[in-house]
Amino acid sequence: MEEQGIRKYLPKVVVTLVLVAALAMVFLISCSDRDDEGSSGESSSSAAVSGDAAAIAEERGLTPDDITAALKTYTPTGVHDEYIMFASGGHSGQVYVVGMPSMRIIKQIAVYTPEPWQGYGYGAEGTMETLAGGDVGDHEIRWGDTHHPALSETGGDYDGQWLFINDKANARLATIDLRDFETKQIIKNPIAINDHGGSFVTPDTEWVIEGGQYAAPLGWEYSSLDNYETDYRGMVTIWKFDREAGRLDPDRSFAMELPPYWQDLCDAGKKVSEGWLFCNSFNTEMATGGVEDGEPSFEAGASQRDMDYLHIINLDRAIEVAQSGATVDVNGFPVIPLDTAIDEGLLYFAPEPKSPHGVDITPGGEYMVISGKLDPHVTIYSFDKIQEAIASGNWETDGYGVPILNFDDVMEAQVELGLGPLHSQFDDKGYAYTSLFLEPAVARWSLGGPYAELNDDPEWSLVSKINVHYNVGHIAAAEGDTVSPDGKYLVSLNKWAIDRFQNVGPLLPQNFQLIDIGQPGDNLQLLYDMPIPDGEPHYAQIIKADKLNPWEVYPEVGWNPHTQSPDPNASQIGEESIVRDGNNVTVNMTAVRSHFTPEHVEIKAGDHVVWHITNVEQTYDATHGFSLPVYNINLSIEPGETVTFEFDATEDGVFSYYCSEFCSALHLEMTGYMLVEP
Ligand code: K7E
Ligand code: CUA
Repeated sequence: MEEQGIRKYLPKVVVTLVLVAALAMVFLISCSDRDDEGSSGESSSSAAVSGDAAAIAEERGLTPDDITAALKTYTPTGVHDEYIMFASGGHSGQVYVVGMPSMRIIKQIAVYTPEPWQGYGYGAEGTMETLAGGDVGDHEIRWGDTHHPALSETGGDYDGQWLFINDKANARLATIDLRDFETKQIIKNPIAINDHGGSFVTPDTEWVIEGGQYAAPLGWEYSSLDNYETDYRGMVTIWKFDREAGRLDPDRSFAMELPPYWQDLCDAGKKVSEGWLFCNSFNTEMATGGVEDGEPSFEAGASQRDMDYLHIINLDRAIEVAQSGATVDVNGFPVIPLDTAIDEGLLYFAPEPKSPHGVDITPGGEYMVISGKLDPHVTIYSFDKIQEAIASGNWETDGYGVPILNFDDVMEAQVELGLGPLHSQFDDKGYAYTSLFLEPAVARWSLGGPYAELNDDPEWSLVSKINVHYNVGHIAAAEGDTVSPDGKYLVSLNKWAIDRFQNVGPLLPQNFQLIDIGQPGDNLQLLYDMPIPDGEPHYAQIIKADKLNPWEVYPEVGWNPHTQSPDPNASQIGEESIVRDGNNVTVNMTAVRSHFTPEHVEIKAGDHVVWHITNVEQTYDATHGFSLPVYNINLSIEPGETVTFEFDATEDGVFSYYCSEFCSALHLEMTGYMLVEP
């Protein structure tokens, strides 16, 4: 059997190898200005490559498709990736930074969960403050269920400056500064206990949207489930982003009360629909579960009706209403009551088929694409038609008095794609892509309206499908949710990996699959499988790498990354000291290859110690660590950075502190003693 398989491939392989040799030659010539040591004359190298390549391909049994996939993704040493993907780390509470097309993990950004390598949550004052920002009352929460990363935008395009991500479990948002790829803020939603429809930004990132999920009494008060329809509520929160301060500003933010349907994903309007907001919902049945008492399970109860409601929110008008003070106070936070939202024309519904998931707006803002999890179609709504329907006043209302627009008035098209459609993305060729969870596959389909002329396929029609492995949730295309998608690449974020990788026990990695979407028509190619060893990454965004412009080292020696300004407690070389004031001891320390100054810190049991360390280096990559046993301190002090930590010296004894980054030949000597006298 196996032999037959190889024979079948052999002629194709030979043809491809000729191609590979030609490609390799072109590649070598075009890259000949790369100053790689060891590359000899062009002709001898390319001859060697073609011979080797043939032998390697044969030995490894590579198919022609494998070889083109390899050529499209292989990234030689020192060559940087064209795109960067920011992927949710799921309930690891982190964000992954992945280079594309190589699919190399470049960094993990600590967000909701302490991370020792980055010195995040192990003493460093700024990081402790950030994490504490997400505490709920006295409850320290040190994990998060991250779902949707959102890059900041200017004019509807990623600008590479900020990244937001939500924590579904506790209804929190985080703000990450892309100057240093560090989390600067975690903020708890004051009215909701969980969220889902976040983070989504408005086209100039003036506002960050956080929609709810499982309805509950606002302000997380108690009420019996018997009072579900009267006391339980949905919500959407509109956070003001202060770009100057680099923080979400609760004092200029507000929320809107919604019926107790389970709001799901949201997306902010753009271009023609800028100033509007769209969230889908499910469980408009208002099922309250109780399978153990013979009630219909949530699963069944929330899937009875044929239609749920797309929430259509006039965001610009809602901002005016909130600023006029027509809000009520819930847990210290302004909320536009549902009645006000209805009276002021802020909220409309459009029926959407069957337990929908995902609402994705076309690049020009003209259409809202909704997937029905239990419906094989995507349904496309026209923003113009929605506006006409609102103007016509021709609607019914739901039990709370919210206008429900007529489905036929607002629907532009439906496209049958397959089983379990979830999320959609867009490219530059007039195609949309939708994940099909149940198949599992990714469908390419062609848009109509102004997009029809961008390809030769009939509008509003399925063009092609590619199988993915397995159980795809979100997909992410290069800049695929902006006003100007790039096309080229798409990543399928698959929840099950099953047989794709070595067995590592019952808990398997997720599988990110890179797909080439560069060619029009029925022409999708799977390029690469990337195991992602954290679950469960829901969404990712992919930005052109050259839009990111992070610092190589902090702008000056003595920099505080939490305030992004010079730290008054920084020390330069020669300024180090240990100052005692009663029981309070202040240590002013510097770090440089390969020593800390001072190397002896002598204190007394019961002292309160405030300790500042400045890495006085301005050399790229010259990071020092600082580990202090027992007191649970671990820092990452990057070039130029000043870090502060404090503790009560409750344990006496001798404690060696040391640099935990292998910074130099004498790194092991980069150490010191803290002596705590009883
Ligand atoms: Cu579909 Cu949280 Cu966006 Cu998961 S959600 S897949
Ligand atoms: Cu500094 Cu090792």
